[in-house]
Amino acid sequence: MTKTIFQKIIDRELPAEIVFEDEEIIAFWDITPAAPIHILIVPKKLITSINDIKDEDKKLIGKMFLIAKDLAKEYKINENGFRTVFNTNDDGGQTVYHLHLHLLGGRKMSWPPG
Ligand code: DGP
Repeated sequence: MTKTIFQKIIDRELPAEIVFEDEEIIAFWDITPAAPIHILIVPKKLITSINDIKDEDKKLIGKMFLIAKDLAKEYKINENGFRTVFNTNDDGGQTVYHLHLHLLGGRKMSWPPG
């Protein structure tokens, strides 16, 4: 199976500006930021999308949000606010089929999203 872009980042075959990493999760700056702060939080385990998460992934998904919370504080967007997004499949705007949580902040977000 061809590696996803994010798998290549995890395997250090592609560069990225990494802001967090442990044995289960990596987080790095989005290459095409949609906000002043735009970080992607990615599990190292290949899960294609939200459609593919399983009961056994509950802790991992929860941990992704705890990391989002910590990064929001580190980059000082926790007080003003921020947005966390999982895009799923075509209608959801997903382009990389390796689960990732977007952490966006540093500007006022609009609603509904485009
Ligand atoms: P999504 O559209 O939800 O699948 O988000 C994929 C995001 O990944 C998108 O915001 C752009 C980002 N991205 C794509 N390729 C790369 C890359 O090579 N490096 C980094 N850092 N981000 C990437």
